[in-house]
Amino acid sequence: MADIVLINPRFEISFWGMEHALPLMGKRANLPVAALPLLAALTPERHAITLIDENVEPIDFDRCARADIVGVTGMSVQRYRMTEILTELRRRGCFTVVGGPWVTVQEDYFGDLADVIFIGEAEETWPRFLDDWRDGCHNTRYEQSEKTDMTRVPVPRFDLLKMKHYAFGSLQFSRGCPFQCEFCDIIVTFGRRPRLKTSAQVIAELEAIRRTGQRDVFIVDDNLIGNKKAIKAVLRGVIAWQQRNGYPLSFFTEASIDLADDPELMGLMAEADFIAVFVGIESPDEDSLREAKKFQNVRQGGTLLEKVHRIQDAGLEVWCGMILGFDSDDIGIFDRQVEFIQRARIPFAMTGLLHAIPKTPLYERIRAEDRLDPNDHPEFITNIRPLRMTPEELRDGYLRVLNELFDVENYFARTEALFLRPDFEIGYDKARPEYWRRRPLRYAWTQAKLILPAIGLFLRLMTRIESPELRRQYRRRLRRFLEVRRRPALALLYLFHLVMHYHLHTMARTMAAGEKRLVNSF
Ligand code: B12
Ligand code: SF4
Repeated sequence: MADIVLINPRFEISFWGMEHALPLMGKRANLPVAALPLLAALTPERHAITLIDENVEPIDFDRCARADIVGVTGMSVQRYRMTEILTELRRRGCFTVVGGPWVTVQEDYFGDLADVIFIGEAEETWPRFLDDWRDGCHNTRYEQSEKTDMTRVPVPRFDLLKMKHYAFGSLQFSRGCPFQCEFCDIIVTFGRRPRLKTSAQVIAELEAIRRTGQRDVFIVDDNLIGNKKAIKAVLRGVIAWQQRNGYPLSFFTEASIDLADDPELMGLMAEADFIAVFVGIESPDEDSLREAKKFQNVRQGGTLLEKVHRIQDAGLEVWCGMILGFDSDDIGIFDRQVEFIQRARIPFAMTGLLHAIPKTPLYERIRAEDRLDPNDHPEFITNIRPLRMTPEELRDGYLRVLNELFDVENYFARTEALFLRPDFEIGYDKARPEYWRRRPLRYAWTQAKLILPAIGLFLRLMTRIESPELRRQYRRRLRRFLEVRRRPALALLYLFHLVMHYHLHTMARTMAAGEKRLVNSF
């Protein structure tokens, strides 16, 4: 038997880290990284396992020093902290293993600090390693020869996490994405053939996450709709489960823009109570999209703007990822990005600089063109030297875009354009399933239960935000919303947009003022 500790290092402040918003929500972290409870479920019962999420509690290094194996996960933005943790573990003589998105693409990054590294998925390699370790013949690098069979993935051990500290829960229905975006490491690691769990597995996970008390759940798929036919079958199972249980959960996820071409799929998502979808839009310019091989975003069956509006009209709020610094981008791109996002009515627009992630086709191309900055702390926060502007222009343009997007007037112009329309509805309120029409009292009670949390959030906004001007703005915006819309679920969601404004606005302002290290969103 082994005593195992698995660690998720704390994040640097980032767009989705929500660091400035979390205290207002009374939470310590956005959501649990899915790898930790999953690895715990993959660990044979004879071993003891402890999960530590540094975003929720400090790492007890004395505890780690007593363990037989200490595992560390992490993505790009965690790599500096991962190095610090591994250095301390090494100092204490721990046996360390490292896996996750960052070491998968940059295998040599931690050098001797890691005794064993895991590349990519680990459903087969993790249990195999534990057997090898027991037999005293483990390797120093593990990589699966075949992609994981998702129909055999176990239910994650949420019981080992301190779930009450997370704003949202996390579940995964599928892995992989059929597209071929040049900059994407997801398809390098998880492949282009979407692999789904069965409906029965998904239902078992819904039951497990419900038991933790979480209400809002992020489906952490690379692209939920990579296989539309298969996901529709899963969604029908989710709808039936939601209706059997009185809709205990609502969801948000990531999907490609071709979602807009499938009204049936959007309808099923809304009926299952998906309320938002993150879409990689990247650029309003077709030249940039073609260059990035993001062909699914190039005009077909409507413009990008029309497609975004179609998804919103189906009851799903759209969040988006945007990229600056494509080879075709000139200095006019900054204004075009802001204008597009304003017209698209997308409050949460994550804008970043094109960055070449190791192992991607983009990385190979940029290296071949001798435009790669190999520095681990690139001076201009991307490792690509831009083609049609100077690095300074790109960096300054990025900061300007961030600040314009999260400036009070612009942010609320798009949020109000979306939320203040009298016909704007979201999730099952848009789908209007027969289920709720036959249960008016139960529906009223479901809404009433949200009034207290909404008041609580408003009070925290009013008491914890220092700036009187921002507090005044938030009061004014909420009043305008309540003049038009009163439904508690929508009001709570609107308040979440106030809270997120505070996070994004603060992040953009502190970066521009040089009070905080510049970060890119790759
Ligand atoms: C869902 C998701 C999110 C969610 C949830 C993030 C979270 N905190 O968990 C949200 C939207 C919040 C998010 C945010 C961000 N994300 Co994100 N995200 C994803 C996505 C789509 C899925 C991740 C996931 O949960 N997968 C499911 C789990 C089960 O898979 P896994 O973590 O890979 O674990 C498996 C293996 O890797 C392995 N493994 C993992 N760790 C370990 C450890 C050990 C010891 C072992 C043995 C094995 C092992 O075993 C697991 C089972 O096979 C990935 C893309 C992808 N597919 O990786 C991007 C991805 C991880 N995100 C990325 C980034 C950059 C970010 C942000 C920084 C973006 C931003 N600027 O805001 C932020 C970080 C903010 C934060 N504080 O969370 C990048 C990381 C790039 C890299 N190669 O490091 C990715 C790869 C996407 C991309 N290319 O842009 N993200
Ligand atoms: S659509 Fe998203 S996940 Fe799919 S290849 Fe493109 S960037 Fe990667």
